[in-house]
Amino acid sequence: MEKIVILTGAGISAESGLGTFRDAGGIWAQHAVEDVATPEGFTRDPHLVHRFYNARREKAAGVAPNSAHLALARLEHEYSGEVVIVTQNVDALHEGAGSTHIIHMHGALAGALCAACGHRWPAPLKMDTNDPCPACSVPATRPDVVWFGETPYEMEAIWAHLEEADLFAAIGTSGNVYPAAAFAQHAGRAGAHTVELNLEPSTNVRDFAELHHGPAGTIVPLWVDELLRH
Ligand code: BV8
Repeated sequence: MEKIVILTGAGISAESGLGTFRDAGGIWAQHAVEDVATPEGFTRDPHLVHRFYNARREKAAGVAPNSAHLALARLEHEYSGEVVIVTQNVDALHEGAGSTHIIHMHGALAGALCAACGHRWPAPLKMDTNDPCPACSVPATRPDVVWFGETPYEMEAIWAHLEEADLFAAIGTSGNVYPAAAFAQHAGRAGAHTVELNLEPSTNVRDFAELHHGPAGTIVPLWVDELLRH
C-alpha cells in the first residue's frame, strides 16, 4: 500500500481523558449542541460558547497523547508510503505524539479567529467576547473551530487525498457527522481498502471492508505493527 489516509474522531482521544461527544456523559450530554457548536448559538450567547471552549482548552492542555496517537506518528515516520491524518478532533494530541501531516477539518482549540476580519492567531487559554482582535481591534473573537452548518476546512484537499488513497482507515469516530461520515464510501469507491478501528461498530460500519473493534489504545498499535511488517 502506497498512500494511507486516516480519519480520526473523539474516540482516539478518549483514553487520554478527553470526553467524546456521543458516549453517555459525553460533551454534548452536558450542553445542547445548538447552544455551543453552532454560529446561531454563538450569536445568542457568546459568553456561554467561550466558557464551553475555554473549559475544553483547559482540559486539553492537561492531557497527553495515548498509545494510539503514538502508533500513528510511528506509522508516518516508518512507513515507506505517504500517511495523511484527517482529524475531526480539535485537540493537539496528534501533534503532541509527533505526527506532522495533519488536517484539522473541524479547526482546533489552539486557534482563534476574528469573526469581523478573518484574522487568525494562536488562541490564549481563555478567550472572551470582549477580547479585541489583534488585527482589527473589533471585539468579535471566536474559537477557530468549525460549527454545525459551517464548511469544514480543506475539503478540496481531503477529497483528493481520499481519491488517491490505497488504504483508508477511520479510528474512533461514530460516523454521525457529515461530510466526514461519507469519507469511507468516497475512498472505497475510488479503490481504497477501507478499515474501521472503533470501540464498537459505527453508524457507517457497512462502508468498511475490514473491522477491528476495541479500545484504540490497544487495537491501533497492533494494526500499525501489522502494517509496518509488510
Ligand atoms: C457541513 C468541532 C456543508 C467543534 C464539530 C442531516 C443529515 C446529514 C447531514 C446533516 C443533516 N443536518 C445537518 C447536517 C450537516 C451536519 C451534520 O452532519 N449533522 C449531523 C449531526 C447529522 N454537518 C455539518 O454541519 C458540517 N458542515 O455539512 O457543511 C458542507 C458539506 C460538505 C462539504 C462542504 C460543506 C460541520 C460539522 C462539524 C461540526 N463540528 N466539531 C467542536 O469540537 O466543538 S463536530 C464534532 O462532533 C466532532 O468534530 C466530530 O465531527 C463530531 C463527533 O463525532 P466523533 O468524533 O465521531 O465523536 P463521537 O462521540 O460521535 O464518537 C466517538 C466514537 O468513538 C464512538 O463511536 C465511540 O464508540 C468511539 N470510542 C469511544 N471510546 C473509544 C472509542 N473508540 C476507540 N477507543 C476508545 N477508547
